[in-house]
Amino acid sequence: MLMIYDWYDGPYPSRVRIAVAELGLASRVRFTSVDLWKGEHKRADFLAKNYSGTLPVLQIEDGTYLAECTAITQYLDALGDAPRLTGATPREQGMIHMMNKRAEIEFLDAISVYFHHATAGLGPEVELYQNEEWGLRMRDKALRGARYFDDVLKAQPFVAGDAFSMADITVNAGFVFAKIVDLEIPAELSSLHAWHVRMMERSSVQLWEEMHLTDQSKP
Ligand code: GTS
Repeated sequence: MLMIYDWYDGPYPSRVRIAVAELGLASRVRFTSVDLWKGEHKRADFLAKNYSGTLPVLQIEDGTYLAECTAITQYLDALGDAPRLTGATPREQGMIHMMNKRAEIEFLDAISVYFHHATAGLGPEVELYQNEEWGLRMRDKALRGARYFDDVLKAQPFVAGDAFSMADITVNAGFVFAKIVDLEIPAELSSLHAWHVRMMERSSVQLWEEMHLTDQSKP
């Protein structure tokens, strides 16, 4: 059995939950809730699992803890007969890695910095240092990133090319975070929005929606 430490409606946790659903691994996974709003991810027992103090973390069968959504997704993708999220050929792997990283740097991580620095974030107990100006700059960066992905999706159906991949899941997590922080993705970015509608129709994303709406740890 695999154990995932996460928080039910977190944008980064959505990346691993959607990957689990895409790969049909739900029956092999259990979840342990770590309450971000109470700062449980910054306590010593959790930091022993993940030095960075972030969610999600995957504990594999031999007890090893894997953090970082990309690393976790790669591990899960390698459990099947053939990779479905991280690419099969060197070209696919390189392209997916690049676009996934770009989705983090230019969109998802930027929204996360906006949340932690320019809004109340997780509250005064958890947000020990805030820099509003930096947060607002990152909000603008995320909006520029959204424009970039709109251009990308004008030319191809998925973020890293012709096939669905981990990079799509990462851009989708940006939408999850944007909703939480009330950051409007401009309607004129029609290719990006059309792609997002297609994402929401995927069974893995619908399963994630159901899971997080019914999660027992929901306060
Ligand atoms: N690079 C990490 C990854 O890809 O796993 C980032 C993980 C991350 O930032 N996770 C968020 C977190 O732990 C979880 S959530 O906000 O999406 O729910 N944030 C808490 C914090 O204090 O940074």
